[in-house]
Amino acid sequence: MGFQQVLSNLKLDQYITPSGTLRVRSPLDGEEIARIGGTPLDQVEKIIHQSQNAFLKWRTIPAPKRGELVRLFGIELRTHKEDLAHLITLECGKILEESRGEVQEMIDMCDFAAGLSRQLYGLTITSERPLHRMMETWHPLGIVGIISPFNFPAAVWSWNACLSLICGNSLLWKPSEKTPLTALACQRLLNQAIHHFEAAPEHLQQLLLGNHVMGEKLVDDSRISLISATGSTRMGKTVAPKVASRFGRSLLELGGNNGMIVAPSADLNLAAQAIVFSAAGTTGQRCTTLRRIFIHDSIYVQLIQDLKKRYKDLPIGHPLKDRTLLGPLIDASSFQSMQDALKKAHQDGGIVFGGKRILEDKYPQAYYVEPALVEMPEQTSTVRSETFAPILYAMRYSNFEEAISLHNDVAQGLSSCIFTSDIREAEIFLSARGSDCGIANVNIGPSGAEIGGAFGGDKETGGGRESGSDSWKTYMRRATNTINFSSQLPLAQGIKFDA
Ligand code: UN1
Repeated sequence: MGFQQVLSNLKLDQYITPSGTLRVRSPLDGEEIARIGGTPLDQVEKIIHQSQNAFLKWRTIPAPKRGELVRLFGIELRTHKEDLAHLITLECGKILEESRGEVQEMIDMCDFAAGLSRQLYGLTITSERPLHRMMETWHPLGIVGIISPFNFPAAVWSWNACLSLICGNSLLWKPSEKTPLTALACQRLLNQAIHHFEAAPEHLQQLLLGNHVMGEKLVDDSRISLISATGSTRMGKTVAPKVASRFGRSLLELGGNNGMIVAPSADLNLAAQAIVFSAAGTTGQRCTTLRRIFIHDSIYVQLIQDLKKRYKDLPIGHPLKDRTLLGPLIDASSFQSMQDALKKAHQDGGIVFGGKRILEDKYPQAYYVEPALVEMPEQTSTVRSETFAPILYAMRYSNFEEAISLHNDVAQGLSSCIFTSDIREAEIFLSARGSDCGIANVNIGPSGAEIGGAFGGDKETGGGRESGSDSWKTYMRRATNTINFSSQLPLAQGIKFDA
């Protein structure tokens, strides 16, 4: 399916204008594919006002009814799965199979949220006073501002959007400047669902297309109750204090530096498969990408040899072609950061395998690279910082406890895993003295999480949790209610106050 066909199937033609200030380049060949108009800054005030009005109406609709809208959105996504997946590939460069996975993640999220809309439960708590009842109720929060990255240009929004919608909130979305078309497509599909759904107010979901100035507008505005921001730790360090200074709520999903321990008893074939998918897949551009492996001395040489062979055989190229497993990096600056990191790693004593640019003659303006495997003598500062590219640092270990402490000795805390057949090692890794990450797996790589679990991590990853489990609570406000159905007024803590 060509670009024009995708645009027309998704009815995006109307947004393309030669005078548009936002220029969209495809990482597939580096060529400009479209120009679209950004949101004028002087419109932002009006947009926020409209969002507030939409919230005031939406919050009064019963949650299971709100869930019905999300269910309808899931139907639109099913109908347009192929179109949206193609657009994601054209705009962010991931292979079509992974783009389909991204849309599937959104569909799963719709199903999950639609069911959850009947389960937004609070506790009832025993009261210390006779004939009293205490309980928690959960209420809609307000406007949710979503700042999302290029690498999951649709799914990250959907985690936030689906939960926000069932929780009774309105949405303002500032997508990455690199992927505005995917954002427009998502908005259109949601609007189509809204169109079939009488109870939904206008302006329930609105886009703010532009650069970081647009994001700052959201971050600084006290009418926006929750800022959910996914991106770099550097971005989070700017966003978090600003939102906190106005006592807003923030949900941060920032950098990861995800690790794996490969123990002597590991199924090495399984481990190698997981490593290649998690470290090289998505061209290393997932927040959950595997970036560090700690391999036991006894299996180090064997596993590294196997990985080199697998890396060499990887089909890298045009991401719409059937057999391709690795598409391009997003842009030149991403390629530059990768090269800078590899240079530093080499200076630190690392032995670099791969990492070179390829297909330059065919695509002089695009950045296709071999994934890099770097054997490091130790965990240097280069290994400790996240480079958003396919670089995997491999290190040896001989003592299990030492491997855990090396694993945790980074600032980020998103995802982690161990490959072992030793149940004690596995359980220790998952225990309080094991991995300090928000996601810890056994015999599964660190990337490719299901939507049913809470997604996110601690330390510099920001502490937020999105998608499954009870993440919905971040999108609601909690009230504790105590009801007296006696004819006395006993005070808590037994205080006597007979006035
Ligand atoms: C991201 O890279 O920002 O667990 C999200 C995963 C995906 C989501 C990644 N489900 O790899």
